[in-house]
Amino acid sequence: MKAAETRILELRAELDQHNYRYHVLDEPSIPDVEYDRLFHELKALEAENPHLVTPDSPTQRVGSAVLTAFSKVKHEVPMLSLGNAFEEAALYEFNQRVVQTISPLPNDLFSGVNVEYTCEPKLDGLAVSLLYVDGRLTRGATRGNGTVGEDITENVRTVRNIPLRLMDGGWPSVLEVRGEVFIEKAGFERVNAHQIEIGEKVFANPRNAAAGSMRQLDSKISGRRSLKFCSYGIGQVQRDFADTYYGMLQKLKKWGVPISNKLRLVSDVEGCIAYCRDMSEQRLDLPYEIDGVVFKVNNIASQRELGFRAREPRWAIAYKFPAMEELTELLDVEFQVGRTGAVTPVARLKPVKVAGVTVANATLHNMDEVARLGLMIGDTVIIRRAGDVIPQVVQVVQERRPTHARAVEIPQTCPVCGSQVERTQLIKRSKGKETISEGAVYRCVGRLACGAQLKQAIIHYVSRRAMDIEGLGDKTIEQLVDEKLIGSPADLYKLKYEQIIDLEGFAEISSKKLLKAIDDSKQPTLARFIYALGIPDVGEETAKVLARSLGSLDRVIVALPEVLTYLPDVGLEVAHEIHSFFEDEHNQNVIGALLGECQMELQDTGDLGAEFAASATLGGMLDKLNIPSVGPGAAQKLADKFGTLEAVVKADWLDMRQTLPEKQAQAVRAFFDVAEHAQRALAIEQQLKDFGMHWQSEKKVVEGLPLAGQTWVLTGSLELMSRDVAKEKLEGLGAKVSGSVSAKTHTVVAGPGAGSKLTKANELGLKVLDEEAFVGFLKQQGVEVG
Ligand code: 5U1
Repeated sequence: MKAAETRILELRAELDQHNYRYHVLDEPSIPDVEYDRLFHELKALEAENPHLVTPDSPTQRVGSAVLTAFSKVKHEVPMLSLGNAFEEAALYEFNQRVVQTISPLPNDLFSGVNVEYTCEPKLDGLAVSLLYVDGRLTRGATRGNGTVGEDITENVRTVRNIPLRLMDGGWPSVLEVRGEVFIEKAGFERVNAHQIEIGEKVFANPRNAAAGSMRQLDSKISGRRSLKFCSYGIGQVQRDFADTYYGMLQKLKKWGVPISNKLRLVSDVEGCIAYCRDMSEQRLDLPYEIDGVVFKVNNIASQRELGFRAREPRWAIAYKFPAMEELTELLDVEFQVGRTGAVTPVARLKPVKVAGVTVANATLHNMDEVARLGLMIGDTVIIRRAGDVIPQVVQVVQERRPTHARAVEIPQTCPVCGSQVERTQLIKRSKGKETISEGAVYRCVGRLACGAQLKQAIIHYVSRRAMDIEGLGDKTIEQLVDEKLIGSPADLYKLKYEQIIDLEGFAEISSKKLLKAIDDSKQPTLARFIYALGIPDVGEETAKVLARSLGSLDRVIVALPEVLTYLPDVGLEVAHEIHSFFEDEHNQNVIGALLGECQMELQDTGDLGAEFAASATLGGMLDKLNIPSVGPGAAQKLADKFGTLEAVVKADWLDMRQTLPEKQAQAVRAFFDVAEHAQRALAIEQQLKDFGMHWQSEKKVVEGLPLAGQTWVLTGSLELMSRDVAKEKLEGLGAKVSGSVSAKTHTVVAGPGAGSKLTKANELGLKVLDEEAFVGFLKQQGVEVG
């Protein structure tokens, strides 16, 4: 075998192994960048040797052809559905029927017979069948009517955790795996955000998003939707390979097929009941939606004995949780004003119980959403609760529209302060072009003169993750604003004891405490301060990145949008938000007052982050200019040939033609012929020099944080500091703080009450510190505690 072929096979085996560890075992052993490196090495080798490309290569998930229709697939073994139970009594009845069939004893002896059951979540997605022939994925199909489905092979191949070939050997030569393709809650939010961005209809729920994605004729679209698969059964097989359902799933897992990590084996129906209760408590916290739990008789011989009724097996049952969707009437639409002045519609509903909670209000996001839904006041609507988030209106029942239904209209003036409401067309910036997107936001122009915006801004400013000023609840802030005692965050620092003690709920001690808490907040970290300012689109993470990378508020304030895009995860749109926030005169005055009269002292490093400082190159900068038809490759060629920006700006297109095709060379010349473009490019370069991150600058950077590259987990309760503070201290030392324990975790800090995370850490032999040892460690690192 030639070297390239050997390496290709090696890379495929290695990537398959990493995919398995990541998707099936949930224990990745290499960082994502290393995975990407291996993947790109394989891609490059396959591009050089196209004859060596095989359909089961990890590079071949997304096909290039767009189908015109799906062909039909006949299921050799019908795909069944499940009988439902809605209350615990129905589970006892189910168990009794099972017991009676598999142990036909006299009635009074039934109670002593225990049947082993498996328990799994019932995922809310799309049932699919995956056919493996000789270990290779050869066909994917929908359930359809249970007998005939549709061929969605191209789409299932894009689902990252579906193995294209089975691992480990020992599988039957024909093996049909069945299960659910679903989308996690976070993925669902992302898909809908994208749908809104491109002006497409949003999906009403994760099930529709998963089903809609699997029924895409263009597999590139399915491939973008972060779908997952979870197996719960088999169809046709060339030979049996397990005596129990649990054992069968373990075999599938060993062969690389993902199964639920919530799968449990219980010894009797009481175990099923306990599982129901446990999962119903966990339901809202799970990363994916479930509509119930499924119980199956574990012993496969018993399953055969029990058989089927119509299309439902007698050996399995789904216990359905209360629906998260309900019908109700839209009584009115009112408008709220948010922190950034956005005027957003809120649905006032005829109160209705949804999964045990009475719902009377639902979010409508914005006027585009109202238009997309085609919503009118008086309509009957479907509302939906998902997790802890505010209920949403997902659909209008058109047939039930009353004759008196009326349109939803945005007010001309702010319902809170009476200022003008302005319509701003959303602008999308990409590749040098600014395109007007379909979306629009309505904003109250009153800003901090608008009571609603001021209240929200102060609530955010004092919040725990921002300036963490304890003792200033929402009600007190409302009172302070309503009584005109504060008009900006800076005014908090001017409050007097006499003013506070007069507020509702305050006495001597609490007033003094509040004054102290305000005073104590005067030395925040730069990251907290940036977050507290409430810049649109800048959450805690972005604030941390800004602080870590730029090192000082002065740099953050002047940073040009293009320079901000060197920050990880900051795109041009967010960069423009940040830039225009600091350009705003009013914001400048508030920041000036905070740092001036209020004597705030920010804790910063003063130096650039090492990664950020190293990120600027001439080629990269030319690429950031978004010169039409010039991509990163051409930009790099220009950089290599001319060496300096000035030389590129001045170059004749005929000179450029020595490295670039004529059309591109002309495009570059035409771009720089526009004086504004050349000036902008030089201004960006100048800023890179001013910051000390220019490719020729000598760099002064913060490097080598002691915990860089380490992942820590905090579990149990901490008594000497809050979890947030502990997290902040660890992040300050360069560690990543994660919520789950895996083989990649470096250290677990376990306080009293630590449960499963501590158990797992001990099982994995990880380093575990109690709080005392943790504080000792922090002190060793020179970190102040308490
Ligand atoms: N977890 C799980 N979901 N689910 C759905 N198991 C399961 N089993 C099913 C279905 C339709 O059918 C069995 C009869 C294989």
